[in-house]
Amino acid sequence: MNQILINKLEQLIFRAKKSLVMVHQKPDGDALGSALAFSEFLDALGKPNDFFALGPITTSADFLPGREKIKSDFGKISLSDYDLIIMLDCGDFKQTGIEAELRALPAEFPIINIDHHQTNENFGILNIVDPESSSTAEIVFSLFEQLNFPVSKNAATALLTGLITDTANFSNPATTFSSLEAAGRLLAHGAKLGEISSNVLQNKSLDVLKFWGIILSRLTENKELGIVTTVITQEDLELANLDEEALEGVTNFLNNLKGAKMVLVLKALEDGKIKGSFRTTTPGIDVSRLAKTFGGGGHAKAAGFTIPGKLVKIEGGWRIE
Ligand SMILES: [Mn+2]
Repeated sequence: MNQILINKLEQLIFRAKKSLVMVHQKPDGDALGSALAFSEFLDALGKPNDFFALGPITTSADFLPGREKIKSDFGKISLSDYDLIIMLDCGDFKQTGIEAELRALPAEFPIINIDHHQTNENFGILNIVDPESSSTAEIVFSLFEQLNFPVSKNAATALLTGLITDTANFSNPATTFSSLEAAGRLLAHGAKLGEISSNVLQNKSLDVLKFWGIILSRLTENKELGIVTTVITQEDLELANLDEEALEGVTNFLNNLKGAKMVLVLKALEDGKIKGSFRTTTPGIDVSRLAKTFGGGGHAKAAGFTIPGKLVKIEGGWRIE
């Protein structure tokens, strides 16, 4: 990484009296892992900091060392208490869930933006954005290495959780030589792989898998476009009495599908909106560009968007109205 960026990062951190480490709303393993490691880094430097992520926070993160640090209720923090924001794994302000509050900050308010989303808007005073990186955790780890920061067992576990989450356990196209190499070095730092696997990967209950069955049974193929689609309605969630967390992973699981160019999962949200999630493993297809045409964003191989509308069952499929 560019030494000028590293110097600027150090300067901003040392100048700050109290920092807020932040990630996107409903944080995944990469957001939580990279931010917990970063918060530990600030602690080690003796720099006061808080960690905020608008909830809900997945229970599969309960095992992460430092989990108790995470503040997920915006009512309980005040942005005016901080003089630096370090935003991790977040492509734009909208994804934080507190866009208006961030926009209301004074123009000169320093934000450090560390991320790997291709659609990142470079909103920081310092932008360390690398779409080639498997995960934000991988970027944070390489920062630590360049700063000669001694990575603890806990930080290594948090960072490896990020790598495993965003590479779908080293199976999706984000998996690269450098991500595997970083994972190896994190193991050398004492990352607890067994604990990560059992909490992040082997954590589905019988009810959840039965529910996945319903969603999978609805898969429909549009042969012309090469898109396979499924839907998740609000009634599904109510009937199964499962929370959204239960759905986590079903979209990524569809990457196992052979023969389709891409997969689209449409999920009805409570407030009359629909969330679409694209996945693809097809070389040359960039679903973040597709998602962007619907006002969303993400990565080349995994991207999403939210649009107003509701899902209506019609003969032979579903329609958005
Ligand atoms: Mn990520």
